[in-house]
Amino acid sequence: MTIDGSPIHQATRVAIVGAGPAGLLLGQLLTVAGIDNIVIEQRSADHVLSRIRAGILECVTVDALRRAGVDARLREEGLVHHGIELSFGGVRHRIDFHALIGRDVTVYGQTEVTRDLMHARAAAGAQTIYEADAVSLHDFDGDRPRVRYRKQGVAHEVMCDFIAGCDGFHGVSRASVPDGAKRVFERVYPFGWLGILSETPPVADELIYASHARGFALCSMRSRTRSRYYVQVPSAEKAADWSDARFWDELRRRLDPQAAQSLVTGPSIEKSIAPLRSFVCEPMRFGQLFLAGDAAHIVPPTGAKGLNLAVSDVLYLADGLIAHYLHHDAHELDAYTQKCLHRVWAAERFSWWMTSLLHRFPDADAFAQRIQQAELDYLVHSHAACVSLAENYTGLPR
Ligand code: RFL
Ligand code: PHB
Repeated sequence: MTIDGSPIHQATRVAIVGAGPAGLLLGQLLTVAGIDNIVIEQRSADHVLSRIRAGILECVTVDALRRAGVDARLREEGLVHHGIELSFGGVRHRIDFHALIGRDVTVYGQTEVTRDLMHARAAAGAQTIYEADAVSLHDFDGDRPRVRYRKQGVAHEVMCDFIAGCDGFHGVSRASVPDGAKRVFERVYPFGWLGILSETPPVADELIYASHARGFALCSMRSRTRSRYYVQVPSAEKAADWSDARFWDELRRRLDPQAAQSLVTGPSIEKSIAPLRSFVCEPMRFGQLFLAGDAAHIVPPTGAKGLNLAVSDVLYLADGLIAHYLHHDAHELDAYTQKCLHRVWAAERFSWWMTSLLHRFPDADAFAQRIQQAELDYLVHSHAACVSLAENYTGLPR
């Protein structure tokens, strides 16, 4: 605070709220294009890196990271997967994306994407304010938007041309928009995913998505020595009630006999429960405020789409801002909502479908269960259905 009590002022072109993958990638793309930006994050960098989240990157995401100049480690350490396995009735069925449509996905953790972006931002000398308290957005319906925050008790104000709301589902950006100006679409599922990370070799070379009478399970990985596993649990469940032994036992019961036998267990490094939700906010632009990533939409993790959607929003936004500043062309920014939502709803549909296909719903009657089995059976035996899964999972083109 200055002596007269007014906030310390700073100016930039684009104020980015949130230093998750969306905010950091946008910052990097703008910095590379020579557009000044400041990232304002409420937590510490270590806290941001401690959140274990996504693991699967579509080609569009890998290309975006290359464009941002942050793909060196990803190229070295990312695991290219040509397909996934679906497990039900005690049998595994491989869906070979590469053979079906010539496309792949890359296994590389969101934590590592974020770490690479943080390093690149620091190397470029771009400003990030961590541990910013009481972040608030002002006047984004006019042409002089501002973001205010407090840092160590001192008030700050950032004047800017645009605000990018990249502050996730619980952030302040979407909440700053009056209810009458936005419409939300939402579905909350009656279960969550209990996930653990362990320093153990993955049970299989590719991901296994398992549908079982006891509930869904997913075998994923971060590297050849680090595994990520999930089991579906009721919404009210608490991670603290799950010892490692209980988790491994439950996971093993949901896998096919061969996977159950070869599963290598060990102490968990992280254990947490994520609720499952589908959510879309329309539009995604409010005057000079643009929402991107989880701030605008949530998908259940079953389709591995959340991070990838955040990246595709950011690509549209970065292109729009670059067209605005470098070519004085507003068309891209004007088309932002429409372009994003087209892709968002495609991913919402796929994520909802994958979730419905593979999970146990508490209210599902015997008929619903038979239909689910029939759909799984159709899926693995129909070339057309496999192509559809492959297209959606590896990412619809932008
Ligand atoms: P993030 O990552 O939530 O980052 C938002 C940042 O904003 C900060 N923030 C604020 N900053 C300033 N002021 C405020 N008032 C603020 N409020 C919040 C937060 O501290 C945070 O640092 O959103 P972003 O950048 O949009 O990224 C989205 C992704 O994180 C998310 O979609 C994915 O993790 C979803 N997801 C997956 N996506 C995939 O594409 N592939 C996957 O395999 C995949 N697996 C997953 C997932 C998400 C999961 N969970 C835990 C929800 C698996 C799980 C279990
Ligand atoms: C993960 O590795 O965390 C992961 C992989 C695939 C999903 C969801 C999460 O569908």
